[in-house]
Amino acid sequence: MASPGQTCDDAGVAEQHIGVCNLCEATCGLLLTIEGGRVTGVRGNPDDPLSRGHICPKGVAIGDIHADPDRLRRPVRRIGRGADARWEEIGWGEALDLVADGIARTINEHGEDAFALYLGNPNAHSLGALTHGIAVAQSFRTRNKYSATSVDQLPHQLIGNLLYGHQLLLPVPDIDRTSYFLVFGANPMASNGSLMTVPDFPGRLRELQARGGRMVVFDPRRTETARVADEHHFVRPGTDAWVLLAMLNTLFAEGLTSPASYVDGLDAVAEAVADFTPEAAEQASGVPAEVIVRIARELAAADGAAAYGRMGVSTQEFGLVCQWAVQLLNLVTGNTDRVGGAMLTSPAIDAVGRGLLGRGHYDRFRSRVRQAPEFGGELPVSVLREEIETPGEGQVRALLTIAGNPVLSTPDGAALDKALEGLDFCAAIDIYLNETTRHADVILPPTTLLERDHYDLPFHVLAVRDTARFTPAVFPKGRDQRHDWEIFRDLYTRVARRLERKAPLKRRLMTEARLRLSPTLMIGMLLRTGRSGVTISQLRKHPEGVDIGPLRGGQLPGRLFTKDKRIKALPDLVAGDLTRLRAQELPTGDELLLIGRRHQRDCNSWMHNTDRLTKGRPRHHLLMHPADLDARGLTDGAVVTVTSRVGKVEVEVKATEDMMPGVVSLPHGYGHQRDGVRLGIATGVAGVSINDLTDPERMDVSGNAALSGVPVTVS
Ligand SMILES: Nc1nc2c(c(=O)[nH]1)N[C@H]1C(S)=C(S)[C@@H](COP(=O)(O)OP(=O)(O)OC[C@H]3O[C@@H](n4cnc5c(=O)[nH]c(N)nc54)[C@H](O)[C@@H]3O)O[C@H]1N2
Ligand SMILES: Nc1nc2c(c(=O)[nH]1)N[C@H]1C(S)=C(S)[C@@H](COP(=O)(O)OP(=O)(O)OC[C@H]3O[C@@H](n4cnc5c(=O)[nH]c(N)nc54)[C@H](O)[C@@H]3O)O[C@H]1N2
Ligand code: SF4
Ligand SMILES: [Mo]
Repeated sequence: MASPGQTCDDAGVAEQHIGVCNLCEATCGLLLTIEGGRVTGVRGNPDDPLSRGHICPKGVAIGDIHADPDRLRRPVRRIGRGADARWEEIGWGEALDLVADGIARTINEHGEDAFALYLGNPNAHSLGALTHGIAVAQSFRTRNKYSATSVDQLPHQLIGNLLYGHQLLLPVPDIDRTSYFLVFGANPMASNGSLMTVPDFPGRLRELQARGGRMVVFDPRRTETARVADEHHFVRPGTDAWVLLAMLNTLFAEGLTSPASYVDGLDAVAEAVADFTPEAAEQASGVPAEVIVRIARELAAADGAAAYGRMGVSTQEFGLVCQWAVQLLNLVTGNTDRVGGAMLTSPAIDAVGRGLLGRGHYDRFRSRVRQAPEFGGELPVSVLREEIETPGEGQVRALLTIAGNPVLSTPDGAALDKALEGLDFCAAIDIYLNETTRHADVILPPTTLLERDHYDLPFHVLAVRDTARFTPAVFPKGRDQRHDWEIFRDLYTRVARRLERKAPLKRRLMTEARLRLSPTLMIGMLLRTGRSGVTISQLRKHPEGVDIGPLRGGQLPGRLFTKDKRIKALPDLVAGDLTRLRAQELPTGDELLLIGRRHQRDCNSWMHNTDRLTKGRPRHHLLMHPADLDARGLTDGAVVTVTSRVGKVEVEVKATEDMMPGVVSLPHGYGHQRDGVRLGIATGVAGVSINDLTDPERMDVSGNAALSGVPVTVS
């Protein structure tokens, strides 16, 4: 074992290092073998108190990113466009100046709102992006801030804000002690959990079942998770709200509620859900009424139960109602904040309690074209394209993407792809040339995970057990490389100097001083000033991680952020949206409903250029029930055309009874060879992008994109 903090050299001797994987929210601890400056072996670290030796195929491939010849290591500038584009390496000084020029010019000539930012998923997995990137992003006064939040967990954050007073005060299923785990629209066997950091989900589920507990899954596809569940039910995409409300209805109707004393307004909830009967829910969703009633009773009777809903019930037209209902199921059965239920974490750095993250706010302003509401200072990414294309005051003319690929990850990506060509200036902070960054004038590539220190600020907050871990960089940073926090620091100073309307000098100097502190230094300070007793030197001595213990119950109402330390059970926004739900139109006729999927070996829109993850059977097919194929005279394996309101793709179809009849599925993050531009990805892996079919007009009241349940035809 190399001593903690030590980085390895290129001497060619095999060395063991403790590392961490940041490719998903599970944050597994790793044991890396390093030889000659390369990763030659990766195992899960059995001594890690949270991940307990777990690893998945993506973690095994972590060294491929470090060694990847396609990865950008120096800034590049684009010459030419589209298929003719050439990329030229330039120095850091020149690159940062070019980006600062482009941003400042746009703001000086066209105003703050003319500059837009998109923050993609890997920001949540980089310490420097969190300590420095967010601060720099917030320093821009533009309304056009976007992120992956609005194609993901926005309803969770909004409901956290509405019920508990903070967007990230989100109870986590106590999976290690629960006896009843009710899952809507999540596939942790493939995703390894989300808003629930649960490394080794398969092992933890086996333990749950071995102690007599049960997992019940609602999903329109018989997923990897559905297969290992004790019970799985198909539910028509986009209709979960009916099922969840009918469960609440049953709990009230049968007197099965036992809420805590700090919850107000449950009479109003009972009244609001009165007409969402199990029979009405069966009509809407296809889930039998008696199943809904039985599961509601089981949830109430279980000794520690947790309802949980993720992507499938967040990225749909009633995402907020769904996430509200999930919280309410836990609250009214008395399962919130109790052992075996949905619990709050007590991380060593309490980013929520200490106010490092804002509480969130809704509808303080609206988007220019469509009048869509902001949340937490961001607009829904579904409106980005129209903000770029619609002329007038405040039109977006420059874009900076940071660790994101919205051309593949946001609705109607094909239209966004075209819109990006019309920008005056585009830049990216990204380690790859991808379908979005290929539009950039300049790309600034930061170091990657193995070259930087890591402490997980967000995912300790969402983990199923309280632990703390600091992982020093495994490889030294090359002389020509920059950490992301250094890029943010340098960009801030350069842009600030160029802006005509400058921020007050004192504020600028304070920000600059703060940005000069490294993320690691900040973590040390945060630990020192916190109350957990965990210190950075302790963490350096124990790079495998320090166990704090199982989640603690009885923290409410003390930790609520609401003014009166009480929970108002029926927020007005939800009450209003129930009216919209009552009028929900259900699909008829020839249409099928399109949903997405994740695979254990896919990583959102990237990592499709490593053989390790892409070899074997292709997995980008459209999945469809055999009866739906028959009804259209189609055969398994045929290339079919899938058409939605916004677009059309051609893709191979695969027949499977794992799909609910009437529902088809495509994975997201594929569709790599646009306009024939090769991005280091083999032809057989390219696939098509589901987001060429998803519709930016379909939004939840929170502003989240309704990626799920898109009506399509297949021919
Ligand atoms: N239809 C449909 N669409 C979806 C989803 C779905 O389920 N269905 N899922 C949605 C969800 S949940 C999410 S989170 C989004 C994700 O979509 P995005 O936010 O676009 O993020 P990624 O696809 O992960 O793209 C990550 C980019 O970041 C770069 N990158 C990787 N590591 C680093 C790093 O350390 N620093 C920097 N600067 N760059 C890095 C990679 O090169 C890659 O190009 O997609 C969403 N889109
Ligand atoms: N291997 C791998 N792991 C990942 C990622 C990855 O790309 N690959 N991405 C990471 C990210 S960014 C995130 S946000 C998480 C997401 O984590 P999860 O939410 O667990 O992952 P998904 O596979 O998107 O699960 C959504 C499920 O909802 C179902 N579904 C679709 N529509 C509906 C509906 O209307 N109702 C119901 N009840 N179900 C529906 C889908 O069939 C799918 O099984 O995964 C993370 N982990
Ligand atoms: S589950 Fe896999 S991708 Fe996620 S952190 Fe662990 S090793 Fe990495
Ligand atoms: Mo995500």
